[in-house]
Amino acid sequence: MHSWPAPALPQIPGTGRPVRVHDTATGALVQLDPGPVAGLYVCGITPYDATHLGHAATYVTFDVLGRALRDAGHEVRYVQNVTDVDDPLLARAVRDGIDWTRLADRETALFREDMTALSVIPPDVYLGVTESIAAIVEAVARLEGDGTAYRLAAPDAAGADIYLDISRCPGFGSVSGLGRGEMLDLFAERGGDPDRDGKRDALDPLLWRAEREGEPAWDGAGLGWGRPGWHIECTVIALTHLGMPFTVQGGGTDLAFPHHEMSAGQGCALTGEPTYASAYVHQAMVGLDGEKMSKSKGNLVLVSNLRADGVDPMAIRLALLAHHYRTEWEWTPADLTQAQARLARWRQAVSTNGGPAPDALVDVLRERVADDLDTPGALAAMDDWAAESLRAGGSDLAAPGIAARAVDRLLGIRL
Ligand code: 5CA
Ligand code: ZN
Repeated sequence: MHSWPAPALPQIPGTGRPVRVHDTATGALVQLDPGPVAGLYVCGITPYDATHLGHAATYVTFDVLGRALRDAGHEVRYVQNVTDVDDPLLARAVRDGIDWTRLADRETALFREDMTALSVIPPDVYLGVTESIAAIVEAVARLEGDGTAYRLAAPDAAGADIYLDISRCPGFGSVSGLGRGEMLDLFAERGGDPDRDGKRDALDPLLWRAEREGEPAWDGAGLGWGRPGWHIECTVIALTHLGMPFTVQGGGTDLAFPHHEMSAGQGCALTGEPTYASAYVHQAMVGLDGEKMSKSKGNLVLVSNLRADGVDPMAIRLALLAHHYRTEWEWTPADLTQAQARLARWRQAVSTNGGPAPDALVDVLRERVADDLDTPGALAAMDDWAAESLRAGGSDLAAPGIAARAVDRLLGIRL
């Protein structure tokens, strides 16, 4: 499916430094060493409701990562899925009396608009599950063929459901590092079915769900009619468009288990390669009123609502960047007013006929962003430069332009 228009990426003098990020699998900071092309897979939305600030935080974080990698001289190959058929989407469509494809199309269109407004660089490959069925069917058939997947009769379906035998995936557990008890709890909480009778292991994930009455289904050839389970979509899209190992698997912390654990297990089972991604990077959850912001709970601040209220999307982006991606935080109205004031100060500071020399600023911006995406540190550096410019002016005629281009290139903030 088409993604969204790419913002211009301004040039600035010099080159960025190698990028370090926190890898969930090792629990440590790792320096990314992707070679000429960095492969970035970031899990996309399930389009049953509009983009909230938690989603926006996730996509802005990985946008900053992509910018840092480009600034360090790498080409970035960016792949993202859309979970355009899955249980929560179908349930919402039934609840609202709307066709599920129309719901998915509508919310995906709104997401694209939000991403464009937030100056997020689009993925090179943007693929819905519904566009990837043939590849998923082929992968599941292969897993079944070599005994890594097995069938389970379903009482309410003519065909059989197909599960992955997780014990056949070496390294299972190494992404999240969780113990079995925690895995079982999270699996039940996040879309899994540990209590389904007949599974070889309670944690085995569903690969193919046989057709049920009233649910959409595709011809799975030897698999029978049905639709893909959740995790296999991301594995297949990542393998097809990036190959293994790719540089970074990204998403929110809520995806570390089971989603990224299962994605990696399936990738290893399909290829026989031990490493799915070189690093697993996770955005901490953004909350509202004491709870994780989530579509299912309905405690949402929507990017599209803020935009409709006339809020400058660059202020929304600045509000998100003011929090480090590994720190959980709660949205309050003060986040926005502070970001609006900051944006106004920065704009004033680059709207002069000269300013303080920008070299040190550019250097610190690069250094902060490359150091585990320290966006609060980068914002502080620009605050200092802007304060100095507004206080004392400066004689460097090129400085305002270079400062503006640097925050645009590295942080995606258009002044
Ligand atoms: N379609 C799947 C991934 S394959 C999915 O999780 N979709 S989602 O719409 O629920 O979430 C989209 C992205 O936003 C995911 O990376 C998720 O981890 C992230 N996300 C969801 N809620 C929050 C939140 N409150 N704070 C930060 N990130 C969030
Ligand atoms: Zn995913």
